[in-house]
Amino acid sequence: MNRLPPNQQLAAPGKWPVVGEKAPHESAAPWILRVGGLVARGGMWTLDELRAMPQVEREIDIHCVTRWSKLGARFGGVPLFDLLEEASIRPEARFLSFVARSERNHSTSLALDDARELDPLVALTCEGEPLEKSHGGPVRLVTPGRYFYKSVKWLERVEARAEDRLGYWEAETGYHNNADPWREERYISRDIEPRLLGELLARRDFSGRDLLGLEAAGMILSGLKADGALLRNADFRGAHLAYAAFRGANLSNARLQGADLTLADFRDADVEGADFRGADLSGANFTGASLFGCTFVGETPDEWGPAKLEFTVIPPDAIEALTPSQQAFLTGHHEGDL
Ligand SMILES: Nc1nc2c(c(=O)[nH]1)N[C@H]1C(S)=C(S)[C@@H](COP(=O)(O)O)O[C@H]1N2
Ligand SMILES: [Mo]
Repeated sequence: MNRLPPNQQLAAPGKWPVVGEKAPHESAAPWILRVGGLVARGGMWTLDELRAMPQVEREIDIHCVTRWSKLGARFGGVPLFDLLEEASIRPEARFLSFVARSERNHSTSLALDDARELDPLVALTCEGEPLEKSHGGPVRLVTPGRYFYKSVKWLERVEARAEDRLGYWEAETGYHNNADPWREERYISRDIEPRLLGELLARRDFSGRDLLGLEAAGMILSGLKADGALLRNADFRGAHLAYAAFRGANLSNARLQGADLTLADFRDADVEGADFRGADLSGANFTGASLFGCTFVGETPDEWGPAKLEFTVIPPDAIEALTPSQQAFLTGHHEGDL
């Protein structure tokens, strides 16, 4: 079986590059791993307590997003879910956030269902030796089947959450939040250098940029400047885009389900085929926009529900481009506001 995902290369034998932020300062404070958030009991473990728990050893393939792989590293420690079971995660929890002891408050996250499937390890050893500090010792998360940025070094806290909290690389540098190396989920846009994308995200300014297929689901981008941006097929599901400026932008086939688009400016934008189910479009302005094939409400009841349209500006000629059921929804339910 081929164990090398697409466009990865093996690191030289015996080589294991050190990647990412520098190790935290030495501290007299004992290492304590805590599990909190949406938990019935919660939990905290000292290093000795972790070492006293039943240990497992696993061979795990490392795939760094920067294209090197190291196959069959032998990690030892405690399965994450042994700890989560003791902490008793509440049923509302959907995501796990893994926080490092780190000057920049480094973290990453996993959907709880994915984590269950991937079965990450809270690693204390590698090749039978205590994990080196540069590689995340004394305690690191090791998540098999994901790029290595989903394996947080210097793990101190696991938080069970109802909503995702994007990790450091995912939020700052445009690394893909799912990170499956077999699907090459490296960066949220394939067409732009991750460093540049990181800058654009930090400044919330996509004006005039070509970001075809951008994957920005759940991102906090309120006040985004994206006039004239090319955002065809972009994924903005559940994103926070209040006051976003999309004037003259191309958002055809964009997925905007459940997004907060309060007061967003879509004047003269191309939103053909865009999906706005469940989005909050209160006060948004579609004057001059091209709405052919847009969806504001599902044909049958669905998980997203209808878009919220209070004081949304959609001129009659724009409405004419919609299917009869969409037209009925817009004119029927929101007469006066449109
Ligand atoms: N705390 C912390 N964990 C982190 C990072 C980081 O910057 N800080 N970088 C990630 C990235 S991008 C990679 S590729 C791996 C690198 O792990 P290594 O240095 O042991 O090879 O750690 C991941 N975990
Ligand atoms: Mo990485």
